[in-house]
Amino acid sequence: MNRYVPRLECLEDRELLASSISVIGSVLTITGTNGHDWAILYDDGTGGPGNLTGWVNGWNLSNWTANAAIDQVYLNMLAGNDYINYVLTDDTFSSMKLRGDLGRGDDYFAAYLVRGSLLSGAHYDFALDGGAGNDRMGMYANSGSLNVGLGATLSFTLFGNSGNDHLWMGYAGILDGTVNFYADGGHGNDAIGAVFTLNDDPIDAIFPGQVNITMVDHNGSNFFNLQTRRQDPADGDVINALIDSGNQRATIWATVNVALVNLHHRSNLFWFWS
Ligand SMILES: [Ca+2]
Ligand SMILES: [Ca+2]
Ligand SMILES: [Ca+2]
Repeated sequence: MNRYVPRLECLEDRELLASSISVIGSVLTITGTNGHDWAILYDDGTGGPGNLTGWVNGWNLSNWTANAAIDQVYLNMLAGNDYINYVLTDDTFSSMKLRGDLGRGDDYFAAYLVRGSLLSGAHYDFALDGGAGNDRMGMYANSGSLNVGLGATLSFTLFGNSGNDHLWMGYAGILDGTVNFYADGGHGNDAIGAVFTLNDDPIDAIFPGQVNITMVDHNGSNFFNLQTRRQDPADGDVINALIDSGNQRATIWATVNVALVNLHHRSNLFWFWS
């Protein structure tokens, strides 16, 4: 059933199983193999031709993307233990939509948004499904100097699916726009974490930011860590943070501003002050 079947449109190589890369308009699609695939994607934030570079299973992505202004990325990695990094290398005013299906196997996805900010009007929307296996998927937006600017949004949505998954997001910086983090561990004993630190920002009284965090896990025995802090409690930023443990036994570490629902009576709960 999992036999490798080469397909006509795939790139063939004696050393590599066939994977495929296609660019149609502004859409990049990467299809992996049933083996272990790897991809490193660099986004220069310009939104213009050649904005996305990197490597896929040893192939230089620029061979496909040099003349394309990519604003959508689809990853279909199939089985195997796949490894994917996404790196934003500078500030951006543009938009990027990424959808990933990591498939069976113990997969890894990390997005690094630590070198640039999402400036006014930028919209970054990443959603991944880990599929079966013990997957690790996360976003690092925690340089401390980040801003998701006025009118900008950053959304990160994760479905761990079966297996014991580790899902996380870190954010540290100022915030004038909106950040959304939604993580559902699915079946298995999952660990879901988020640490959000909103730095003091003199214009927050005029341009308050908003954070919406939801961690859901209705299956298995799970670990949640959700810590959100406003460095200046008097500023206007809004944080909505929810853990829904589905009445399953859970260990929860959270700041006091996190709402809890469906908490099992034998869960372990540890509060931090915000
Ligand atoms: Ca694969
Ligand atoms: Ca997987
Ligand atoms: Ca899971």
